[in-house]
Amino acid sequence: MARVALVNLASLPMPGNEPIFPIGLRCVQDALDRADHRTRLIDFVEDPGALEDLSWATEPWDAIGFTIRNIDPIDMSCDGHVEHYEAFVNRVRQALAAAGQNPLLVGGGPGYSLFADQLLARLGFDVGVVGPGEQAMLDILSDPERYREAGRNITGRRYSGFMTDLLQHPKSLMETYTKFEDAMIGVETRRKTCYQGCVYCPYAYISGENSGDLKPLDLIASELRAIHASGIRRVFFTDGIFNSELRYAKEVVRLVTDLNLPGLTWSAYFTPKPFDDEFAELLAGSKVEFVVISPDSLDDRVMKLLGKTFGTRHVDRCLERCRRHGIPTRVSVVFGGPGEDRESVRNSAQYINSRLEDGELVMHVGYRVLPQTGMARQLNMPDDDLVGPTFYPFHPDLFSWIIQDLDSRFMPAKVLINFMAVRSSSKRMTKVPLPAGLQDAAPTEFPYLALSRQLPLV
Ligand code: B12
Ligand code: SF4
Repeated sequence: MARVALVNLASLPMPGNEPIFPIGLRCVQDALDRADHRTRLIDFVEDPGALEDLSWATEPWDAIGFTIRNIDPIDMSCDGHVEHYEAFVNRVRQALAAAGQNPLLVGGGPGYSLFADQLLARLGFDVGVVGPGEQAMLDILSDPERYREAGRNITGRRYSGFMTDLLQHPKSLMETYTKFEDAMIGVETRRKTCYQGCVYCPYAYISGENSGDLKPLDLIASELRAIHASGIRRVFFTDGIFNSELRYAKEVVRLVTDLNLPGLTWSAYFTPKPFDDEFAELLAGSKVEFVVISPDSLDDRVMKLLGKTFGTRHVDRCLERCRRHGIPTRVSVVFGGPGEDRESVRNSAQYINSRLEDGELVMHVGYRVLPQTGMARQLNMPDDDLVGPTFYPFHPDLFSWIIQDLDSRFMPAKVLINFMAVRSSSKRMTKVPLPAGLQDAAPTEFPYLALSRQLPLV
């Protein structure tokens, strides 16, 4: 039996951070509890005092696990979170040294997995986990001394309890997050890597080795009942793409309908293909809050360059089905990807103006370049250089094109303010120069590689 503190670094107060219920860390905690380890989850939303008073850290723990969910808010106007993590972990380390304690320090979480080598060094963890954490953490705790000062990351592996164990969250933690307006909690239905290969997306890497487990429906039902009983009314199914396997997705939707939990709504990331009439009908009956699709561009050429396996005609059909069944939709578009030019912005804007209703567009500008993605490979930038918010280069007139082309109804005051903040931040960002050897093989049409907030502003 080991004594383990699990710290939710995603609950630190940081500009641009809006903490959400820590389901990843709860999965790890649940697995450890079931194996008779003694755990305590430290969450600074639940216990703000734990931020200053580090007495929890100096209890005689055998290990302290830190979860890192986000590296930055993926918004050009926001700074990254890594410095905040560094400052906090340093304080913990000082408190431990002063108390003569030396627990094993372990890192994990989706953000951590992306930059595991960089964060391991910067945060001084003994060991880190890339991907699913339950089994890896059990392995580490079975022989902690083997990992002391190991200075390396291990790859998470399948956890069989995902298929058998009911994940029941502690009441107090649930109540903490219920207090937020529009409180929403994540629910996992599957452990399966996404089959698509969008050039900016690291999901396949983060999900790591997994066996494609589909959670049994009775476990999902019990989780949903407990969530509902705690007062939370909004659920987000956390799959990369909820309907990539349509048959299973339909079963989950039927389950939500059959459970008929008063006031419960849900959402997820959807793909326009596969998406048939029967699915739309089931969704309509299930109180889905909205169907979020992410074509990211509405210009077929750019969609292809982004690696999308569907085109605007599939978006058309999906929207048409949703409309016919009265299902609210959200369409995510990120301007400024590979191949984005005057023409593609015009095409996307024309599509949006003519086919989307008010409130249906979710718009961003700029693609955050993340390690282990096609985009990072295209730019050939080392992972070390990507830790600070780094974006794919785009044409300086991009913002003007969008304003010229997009109907003002898609730019309500809140969107416009953020848009302006992003525009002025982008102007102040460092333009990372192309390395000399790469000039000829420039992957972009720009004389620089990327926009970065990490390097000193010029
Ligand atoms: C679902 C999801 C959402 C949902 C969350 C719904 C909810 N209420 O939970 C929504 C749509 C709201 C959302 C929003 C955002 N998200 Co999001 N989201 C995801 C997604 C697809 C799944 C995350 C998830 O819940 N997985 C299921 C849980 C169980 O897994 P897990 O958290 O990874 O935990 C496992 C392991 O990481 C590990 N582990 C976790 N903690 C620890 C600790 C230790 C010690 C160890 C050893 C292991 C370990 O073990 C766990 C169990 O196996 C991921 C991508 C992905 N495939 O991971 C992006 C992702 C996490 N999101 C990301 C981001 C950036 C955001 C936003 C900032 C986007 C934005 N600009 O709005 C916001 C911020 C939300 C917030 N307030 O924190 C990034 C984070 C990395 C980064 N780039 O910084 C990711 C990786 C996607 C990406 N584009 O890169 N998101
Ligand atoms: S479809 Fe979604 S989860 Fe899959 S690779 Fe593309 S962006 Fe990532």
